[in-house]
Amino acid sequence: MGQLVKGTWQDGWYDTDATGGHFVRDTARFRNWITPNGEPGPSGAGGFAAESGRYHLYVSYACPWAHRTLIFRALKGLSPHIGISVVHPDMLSEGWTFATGFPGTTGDDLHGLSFLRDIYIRARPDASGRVTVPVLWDRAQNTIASNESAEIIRMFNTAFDDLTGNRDDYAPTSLRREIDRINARIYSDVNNGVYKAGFATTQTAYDDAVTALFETLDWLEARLTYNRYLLGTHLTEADWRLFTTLARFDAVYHGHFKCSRTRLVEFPNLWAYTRELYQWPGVAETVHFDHISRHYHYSHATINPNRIVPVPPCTDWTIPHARDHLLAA
Ligand SMILES: N[C@@H](CCC(=O)N[C@@H](CS)C(=O)NCC(=O)O)C(=O)O
Repeated sequence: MGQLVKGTWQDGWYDTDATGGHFVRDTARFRNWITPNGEPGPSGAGGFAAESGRYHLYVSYACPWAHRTLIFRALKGLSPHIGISVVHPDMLSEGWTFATGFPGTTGDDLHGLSFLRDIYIRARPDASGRVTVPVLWDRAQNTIASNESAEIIRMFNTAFDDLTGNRDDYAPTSLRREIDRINARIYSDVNNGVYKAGFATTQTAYDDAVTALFETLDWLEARLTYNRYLLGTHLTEADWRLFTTLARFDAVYHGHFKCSRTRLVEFPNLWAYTRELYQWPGVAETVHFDHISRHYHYSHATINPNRIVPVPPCTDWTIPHARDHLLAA
């Protein structure tokens, strides 16, 4: 675990001293948008046109943010057009590495580099900041197009539609405001909320995070009683963003991050809803519980100093979701 400072690697854990024990996530630094014809998007530079075989995704199967991008790649039929490389689940003093030897890891089949930080340095020799997955690499310009998952899934949602013919829209304009609103709460209290609880270094910081987390999960549980999906009858991006956290909840966040009040399987609606999303065509193949459990338990020595990886909970993800009585568009 560490970060780049002007192109040089510095080892070190998150510094929570300056923030009263609160974990504060760094903002992503590569923010270009792929568009159908290369016009600039909402941020960054232009020149990133949607072309088959041009872009490559670096992911960890453990990471919930990278997982979003894998789901959108599957849902939108992008697998033949965008390759992937999978890092090793252990993120230790060198950060993410391209070590192989764990099932599903690929190494860096594009550049043959050893560490994910080398990809950042190749894009920007004086790069500073955290070296995170996912990374969307542009083979044409030899740079990182984006390392912000929220934006990568928005691009994947429409930018390649002419190429794939897949016009499924998970962020339709008519629902965009509501999607953004619910995403904001779920990001703060749930997606990032579990990290705030797990990485807190004071009781108050932990209490704040875990209280907000379960308030929001209770609110979602109630909302999903009569709504098939978060926005009603339409399955949207907001559901997929919530899914990657819920999928990890009982295996990792409940114990390792001390999100211990209630397990996912004890929320009847949330649990059935998560199973429906898991059983969605193409999605189960993106979920790798071996990488998930190994990464968190083995990498975070400050919270699990003996690096013991616990036995997984016996969860049956194939139980029918039985939510067909709720309307879907
Ligand atoms: N804003 C980024 C956050 C990605 C992120 O924090 N990824 C984690 C893995 S779950 C990571 O690579 N962390 C390495 C680090 O913080 O040094 C996104 O959503 O794409």
